[in-house]
Amino acid sequence: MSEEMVIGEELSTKAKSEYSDSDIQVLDGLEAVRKRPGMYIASTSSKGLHHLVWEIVDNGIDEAMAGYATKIVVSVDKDNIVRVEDDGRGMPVGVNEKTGKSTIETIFTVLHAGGKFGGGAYKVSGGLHGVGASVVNALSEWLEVRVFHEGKVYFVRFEDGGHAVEPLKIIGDCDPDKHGSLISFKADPLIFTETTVYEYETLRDRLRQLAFLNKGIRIIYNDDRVEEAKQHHEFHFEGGLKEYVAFLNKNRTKIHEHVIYCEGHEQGIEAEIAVQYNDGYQPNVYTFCNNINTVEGGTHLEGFNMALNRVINKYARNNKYLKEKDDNLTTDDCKEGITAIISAKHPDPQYEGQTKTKLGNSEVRKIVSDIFGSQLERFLMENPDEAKIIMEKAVLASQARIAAKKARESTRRKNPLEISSLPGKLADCSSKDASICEIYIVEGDSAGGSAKLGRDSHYQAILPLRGKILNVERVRQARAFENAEIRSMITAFGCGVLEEVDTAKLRYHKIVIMTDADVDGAHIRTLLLTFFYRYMRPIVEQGYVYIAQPPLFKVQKGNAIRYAYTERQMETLRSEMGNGLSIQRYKGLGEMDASQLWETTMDPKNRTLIRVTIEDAEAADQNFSTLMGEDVEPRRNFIIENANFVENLDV
Ligand code: 1YM
Repeated sequence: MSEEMVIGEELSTKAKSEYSDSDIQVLDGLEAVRKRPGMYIASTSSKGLHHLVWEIVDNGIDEAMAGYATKIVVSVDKDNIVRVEDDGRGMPVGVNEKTGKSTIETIFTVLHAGGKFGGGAYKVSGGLHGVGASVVNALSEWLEVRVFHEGKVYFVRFEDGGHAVEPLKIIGDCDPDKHGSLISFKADPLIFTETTVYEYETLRDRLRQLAFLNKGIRIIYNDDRVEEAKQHHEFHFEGGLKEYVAFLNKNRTKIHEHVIYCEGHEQGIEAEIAVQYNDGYQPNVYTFCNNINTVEGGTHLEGFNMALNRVINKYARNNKYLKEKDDNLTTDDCKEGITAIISAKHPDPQYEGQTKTKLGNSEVRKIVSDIFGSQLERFLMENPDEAKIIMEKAVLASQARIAAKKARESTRRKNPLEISSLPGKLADCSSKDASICEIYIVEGDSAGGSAKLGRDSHYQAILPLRGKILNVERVRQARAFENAEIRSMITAFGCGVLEEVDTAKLRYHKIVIMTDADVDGAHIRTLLLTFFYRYMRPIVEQGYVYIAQPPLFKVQKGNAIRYAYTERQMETLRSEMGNGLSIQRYKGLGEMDASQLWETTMDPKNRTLIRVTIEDAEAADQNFSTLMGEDVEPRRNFIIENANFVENLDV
C-alpha cells in the first residue's frame, strides 16, 4: 500500500463530509485554528510561539527514531524565520487519492492528518500531542516545504492562513544521494501579538535536551541573531541519559564515579534511566514520557521510587549498613543528593494531573521498577566501593531526617489565626483576606523601618530580615529549620513547608522580595529564591512570589521629583527635564524615606513588581545550583551572563 493510500484510508473513516476535498472545508479547519489558537497551542504568548518550532522538530525526531534520519538542523535567522531540516526519507511526494491534492498539502491543510499518518511507526515525540503540522501552517504568515527525493527538489508554499500558493511541484535538482525534508516558516504576528521573537536560550536548552533524550541523534542549532561564539551548536550524545546526568552534575561534587545507567523494553514500552549521587542534600529527579517533561511525575516515577527503595534497603540489610533493629530507609533517604533522569517511550501515553503532565499508564510502574531494580542491584554488587558511599549517605540522611522532624515540628503554629505565635519582627497587616494581602521581605532593619512607616497597613505586612539568610542548598534540613529568618518566614506565610505546603493556607497572595539594587541585594534575593524553590516550590509555581523594583535614581529639578528605575530611563529624564537637575543615585533602600519608598516601590499605582516564575524545574535548578553551589567559576560566569530566571511582568 502506498503512503498516499494510508492517509486516504484514515480520512475515509471520518464522516465523508468532514474531510472532502473541498477547499472551503479544508480551510474551515485552519480558520478554526486561527480563530481559537489557544485550543491548539495552549497560548499565543512566547510559549505558544515556541510550540510551532517543537511541533516541526518533533516530526524530524520521529523520523530519526524510526531509524531513517540521523540529523536535524534548526536555524533561526535575523527575521525570526525558522528552518528545520532532517535527512530522513522526505515527506511523501505523491498525490492523495481522496483529496486529489498532494499528500504534503493534505498534511499541512487538514487538521489532525499528521497524527493519523504513518503506517506502523508510532509517534514517540510529544509536541502538541499530535496536533500536527497543519496547526503550524495555520498560524504562520507563510510556510514552505522542500523535499529532497531521488535527485529532485519538491516545493510548496503556503500563505494567507494556510493556502497553497500553487500545488506541490519540482523546482530543481539536487544530489541524488540527498534525501530529507526542509520546512521553513514565519510565525504570523497577527496571531502572536505579544512576540514573534524566539528566545535563544529556550531553543538551545530544549534542543540540547532532545539530543540527550534521543541518543545518537545529531541536532544542530544555528542562530544568526546572537554573537558569533554562540551561533552554532551541535548536540550529539551517544551516551543518552548517562551524559545528561553527567551534564546536570557538572557543577556539583559527585560522590561516586560511575553513572548508574540502564535501558530496556517490555510490551513495546521503552524505559531509560540514569542516576548519580552528589554531595548535596536535595534530590533532582526529572521524568519524561515521549520526550515530554512529566513535571507531575506519574507511574514511571513510582516504579523508579519503588525499585530504589526496595533495592537499597535490601542491600543495606544484607551488608549490615542497617541493623536488625533499625527502621527501613525511606524513599526520601535514598534520594538525598541524587540526580536522576527517567525517560519512558510509550505508544499510547495517558496523561493526567492538573497540567496533564503526570503519566497515568499503570503498566509502566512495573516495567520501570523491573528494569531499574535489576540493574541497580547488579551495579551495587559489582561496585561495592560505590555502594558503600551510597549506603552511608542514605543512612546519614535517615538520621538527619529524624533530627529535622523535631526541629521542624517546632516551626508549626498550632492555630493559624493565633497572632501571638507570629514572629516578633513581623509588622502584620490588619486584613485577613489573603487575596489582597502582601508581605514585603525586606533586607535590613533600616529599610524595614521605612517600609513599616510607608506601607498601607491594611493589606501590607513587613518582615525585616537581619543580614544574609542561610543557603539552604548547602545545609541539611535540620539546620534550615533552626535558622531564625527561615522560621520567621515559615510561620508568617502560614502555608507549611516541603510536602505539606498548602497554598490555600498562605496568608498573603503576594510575597515581595525587596532588596537593595546592588550585588549584596542580588545575593540575598537569590538565597531567598533558593529557599522558596526548595522548601515552598508551589508558592513559586503558582506565582505568589514577586521581586520589588526600587528606583536607581532620583532626578530633581526644583520641586519636581522623578524616579528612574534603569540607566536608560535616567538618560531620558535628563534630556526631558533640561538643565539644572540634581541626580541622586540610590545605593540602598535605606536612603529613601518612608514616603519615597511607598511612592516608588510599594504603591500599586506606581510600582513595578516582577513575578518570579519557574517555567522549567531543570533550568531553575541549574541556575540555583550554579549560583549556590561551591564552585566559584560557574557562579561568576552565571552572574556575568546574567541569565534570567524571572519573567518581567508589570503588576
Ligand atoms: C523538518 C520536519 O517532517 N520529516 C518527515 C516527515 C514525515 C516522513 C519523513 C515520512 C513518514 C512516513 C513515511 C511514515 C512525515 N510526517 C508526516 C506527518 N521533518 C519531517 N520525514 N514517509 C515519510 O510515517 O510512514 C507525514 S509524513 F503527518 F506525521 F507529519
